[in-house]
Amino acid sequence: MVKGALALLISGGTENWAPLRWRERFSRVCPDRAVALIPDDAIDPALVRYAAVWKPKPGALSDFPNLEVIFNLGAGVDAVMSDLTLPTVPLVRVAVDDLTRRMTEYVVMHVLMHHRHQGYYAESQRKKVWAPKLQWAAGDLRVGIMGLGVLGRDAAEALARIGFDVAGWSSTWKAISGIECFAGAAQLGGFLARTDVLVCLLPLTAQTRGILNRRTFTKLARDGKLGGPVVVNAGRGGLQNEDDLLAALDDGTLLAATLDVFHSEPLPADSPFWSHPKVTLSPHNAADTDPDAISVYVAEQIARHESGEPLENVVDRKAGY
Ligand code: NDP
Ligand code: OXD
Repeated sequence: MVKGALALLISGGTENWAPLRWRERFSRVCPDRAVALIPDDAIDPALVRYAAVWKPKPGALSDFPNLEVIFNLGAGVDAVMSDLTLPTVPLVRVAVDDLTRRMTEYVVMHVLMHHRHQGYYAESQRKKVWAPKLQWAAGDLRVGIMGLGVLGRDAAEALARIGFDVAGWSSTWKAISGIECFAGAAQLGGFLARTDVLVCLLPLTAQTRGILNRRTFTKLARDGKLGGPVVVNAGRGGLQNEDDLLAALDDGTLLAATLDVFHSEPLPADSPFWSHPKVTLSPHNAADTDPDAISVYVAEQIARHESGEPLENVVDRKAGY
């Protein structure tokens, strides 16, 4: 029997999203089915049952009349969901250990950088200054994770293992050993009030857009060891109000920010974030999507689907994540 074809619709522009890399990996893990890179490879659209996508052109998925599943090649589905013509077949997102571990590395690294005064020591080394600062224990720093999903939960647990005082906030309440859990709009204030370092790992939806704004920043704890609150955003740029963020850094409402994501990516050369003394930034690579790990994951999901098992990590279209 001829197996349903897999169409790859990939754009993004970075090395990690080079379409040929993905075609090579998918052809290797799906040797018994046609894998077509769109628009380079010719394929009869009627043969396509599966599409693996990253930022496909709006409307492009409507070309396949027999599509059964769309696989978003990242964890966040905001880009694909913004296509109002997206076929109503199941949309599966990425949730794999490889990606989760990469994000946890990023979050732990940046929380530790603030906790252990790494900016100050790098500067001291440049100036040849030997002047150790008082170092408090990890348990004296209150970290708050917005989003206790696949990524937020793992980062929270890793930080708690190191000894940080960790809380998390999500839509529905969770019970996670060692983590103080808050949920919903009603508990956001309490969560922020006990937080020195706010880590955002929320999806970008109509409800979360712009949630990192002045109102949120002013509710963060101001009596913590760092001398002011710090924000780490590795979710999506649309979660942050960038004017509020810059103003809060400038007037001292925030001590510092670590940003992996921005409204406009690549970050324009004239963005004030590049040279802001209180900003540490990275080019949206907190957790790279690895073609080896993700192609295997998609092939496993296709195998589940074809053997009648339920797909995993299907996006709730109404919730938007
Ligand atoms: P999940 O869907 O597993 O988790 C999302 C979490 O956010 C859940 O805990 C959910 O609550 C919570 N949430 C959603 N909406 C709200 C709301 N309105 N109020 C409170 N909590 C809310 O996602 P992942 O953990 O896998 O990924 C999170 C995001 O990280 C992705 O959407 C993507 O944007 C970003 N990302 C960034 C990367 C990077 O390199 N910078 C790489 C990968 C992902 P509940 O559990 O109750 O539903
Ligand atoms: C993702 C990302 O959502 O890489 O996976 O941003």
